[in-house]
Amino acid sequence: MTDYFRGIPAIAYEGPNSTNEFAFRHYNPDEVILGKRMEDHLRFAVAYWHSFAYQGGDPFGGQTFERPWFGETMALARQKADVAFEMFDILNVPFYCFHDADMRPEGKTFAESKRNLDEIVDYLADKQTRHKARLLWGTSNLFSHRRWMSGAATNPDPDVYAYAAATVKANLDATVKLGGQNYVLWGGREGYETLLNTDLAIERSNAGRFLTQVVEYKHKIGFKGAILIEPKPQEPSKHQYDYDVSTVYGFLKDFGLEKEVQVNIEQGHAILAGHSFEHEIATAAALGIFGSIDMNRNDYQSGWDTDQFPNNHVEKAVAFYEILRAGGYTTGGTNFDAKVRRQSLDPADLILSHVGGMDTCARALKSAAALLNSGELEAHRAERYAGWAAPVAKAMLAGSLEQAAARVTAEGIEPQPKSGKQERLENLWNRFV
Ligand code: XLS
Ligand code: NI
Ligand code: NI
Repeated sequence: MTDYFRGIPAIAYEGPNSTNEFAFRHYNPDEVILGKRMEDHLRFAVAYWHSFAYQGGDPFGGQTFERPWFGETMALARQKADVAFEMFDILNVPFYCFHDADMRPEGKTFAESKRNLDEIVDYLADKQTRHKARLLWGTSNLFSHRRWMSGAATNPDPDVYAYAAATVKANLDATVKLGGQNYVLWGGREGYETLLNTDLAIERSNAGRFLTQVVEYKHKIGFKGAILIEPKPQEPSKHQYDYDVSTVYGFLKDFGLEKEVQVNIEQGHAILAGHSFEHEIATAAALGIFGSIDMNRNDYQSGWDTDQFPNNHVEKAVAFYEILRAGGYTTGGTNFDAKVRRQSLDPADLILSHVGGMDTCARALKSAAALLNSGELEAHRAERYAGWAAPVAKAMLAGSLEQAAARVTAEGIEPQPKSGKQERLENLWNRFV
């Protein structure tokens, strides 16, 4: 036991009227919604990097946090893991997520980094036997160290490709060892700063080959979890190849991987791409590649990935509606890829940020489930598209352009526009939030 969270109680559900800061008002893990426990719907995960490795820096200033486990030794890495599991217990979260670099000190050589990783993975595996939290997903940090500055799999230097392969292999093995349910690839430096020094065709084709090799290795070792790509349009690269869900789908199709790889959608990234979160979720669901969620918002004025905790349940309800319509998560979950602000120094800030985020999502889920259960919105949607069930419409799709065209004169067609009823549907939504 560390004493980092001394005095902070385990967080329990007390209902919407509770005034206790250290309580859930909406997140009630055992409450059954649409036939499933809330915990199993939401599948919350804490991000190791933001909660335990982030030091409070921003582009204008460095460290503001002074966590007792900061430093590059294995003893401190173990202390960090101790605190992490204490926090998972306090929050009663079922999952966490990691990058290698969040958990272990960087070694002087690959072999030393790998030894450090293996040691900390054994330590976490042992902790998992005595605590509730399990691994939602593992990933590799292929963007912080200077070796990755020109990309990982898309680096002009083949030796960096090799180093990326060794790193991903090590982290996929670590994910399997910890019983992880997914492995995520976010292409932080897989993009470019300027076309003047970039061969876009080589980079894109190497990225496709790399992903294919990852999928082949996954099957070789019998990993049953999902491989997920996390789209983001820019930042840190000026332009990133995995721009958004549609772009990733085109990329997967190109390399024949659309049945092998799904997406991890982050709200902040969706916004940077000029989309809404729900658009990205609905697109992934429609394409059959919906996997998991990174639940962190941007500040709408700042124009960059500020990784803030969600605190607007009305906004999140629309997203959870799309997740429910897609059938919910299978291996995926709701990962708080979110960090407290650099002035939020207290241990309590780490806990309460998650409590607020979990409550926001739980409240959003309840609204979304109630609306879905009422069937009202779906009835409107079904009515709007009902014409496509008619035999004449089906025959038209099966036939040629000329046959479709011939209907106009043969049947004397003059389409009558109908209301899209947007405001009425918005009013309907507002009855449920
Ligand atoms: C950065 C990404 C990153 C991924 C994991 O913007 O969101 O945190 O989720 O590498
Ligand atoms: Ni993310
Ligand atoms: Ni992000």
